[in-house]
Amino acid sequence: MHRIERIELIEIALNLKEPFRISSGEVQRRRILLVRLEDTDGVHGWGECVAGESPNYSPETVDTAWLAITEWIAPRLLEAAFEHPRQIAPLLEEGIRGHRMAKASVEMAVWELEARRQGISLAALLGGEQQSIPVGISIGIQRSPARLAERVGRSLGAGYRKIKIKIEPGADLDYLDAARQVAPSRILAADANSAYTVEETGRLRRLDNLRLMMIEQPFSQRDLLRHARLQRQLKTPLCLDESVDSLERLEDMLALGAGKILNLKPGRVGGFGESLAIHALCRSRGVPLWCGGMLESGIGRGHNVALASLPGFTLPGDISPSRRYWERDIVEPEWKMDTDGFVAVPFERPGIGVRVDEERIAALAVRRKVLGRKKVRQ
Ligand code: OSB
Ligand code: MG
Repeated sequence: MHRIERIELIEIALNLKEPFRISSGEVQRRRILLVRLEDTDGVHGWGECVAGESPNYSPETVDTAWLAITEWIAPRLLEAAFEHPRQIAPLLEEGIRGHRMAKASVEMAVWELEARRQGISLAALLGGEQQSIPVGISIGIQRSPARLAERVGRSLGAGYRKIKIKIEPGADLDYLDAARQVAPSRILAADANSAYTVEETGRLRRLDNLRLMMIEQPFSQRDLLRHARLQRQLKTPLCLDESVDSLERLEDMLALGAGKILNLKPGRVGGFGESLAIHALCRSRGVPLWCGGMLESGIGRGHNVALASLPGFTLPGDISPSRRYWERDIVEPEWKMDTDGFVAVPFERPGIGVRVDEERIAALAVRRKVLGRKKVRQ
């Protein structure tokens, strides 16, 4: 039986090289909540919460996650004894509704700790097989179609295997048309982050002629039925992101025909336990799957790389190299992509497979909190 002795929360701030704009908001200074666990044998594990500063992607934020972890999640984990990290997600479900990103950051840190305890890679612990992963880039909304075309051209030259363009009504058709002039449409995708309403179905139908690889999450998180109606009118596959926060929502998506492709972000669905169940269902049903990103630091990126090495991840993931986001990452070596657009999975190294730069994290910290186990009475 294992026990967690100590949970440390560290909030850092890292500046993105350039602002990242999606339909619902923009970020430049990324507030990142890191989790460091230590078990009773002194083995440690790292997690990263993918919530942002404001609730524009989902209801969770850095501050709600901080509250949820300190008040409910950490106390629950600290009193638990467990044999395997897959027991953590169910434990965190009992009487604690929602807060999936907060739960995931802790649950995934337990998996990372277990990999280090066994002296194996997180990828191997999760059942990964792919030695390298094809990479996609996600390009924020640009000032003009010409500016976007220039960014797309550069991304193509860098080797990216998928180029995803953020869209919103008014920054869609002209922009994607400009992108199509410089890159083959089969590697282009669009992500609306819920910016459209059913009244704008006509606009979305016009995008259908572009022959994109996929259109991601046009409607609201709760609009599964409307996504299904839209999918019936389109040749282009819809990919869901925000709408699928659990295995059950994936079942709904498939039963309704609300999408044909899934973007899986382990942070969005509560961690690796749920991600493995989602992966298994996608695989058994032949649903194309890829690993999404949330502008993670090198720690969260390591979790994503490990997960994306599983055999059911059949499309390029939003797992760009560290350089695409940061002047300097908080891990060593930084995550790199080769000129063919692949990131290598570090199977031969324990845990996420990169060294976490704790000194730099300490220097970047804006707040920290240590939570420990109450002394057991003798
Ligand atoms: O919808 O995939 C998204 C970033 C923040 C919030 C939502 C999304 C994204 C991205 C970034 O697309 C992908 C990446 O990390 O490179
Ligand atoms: Mg998305």
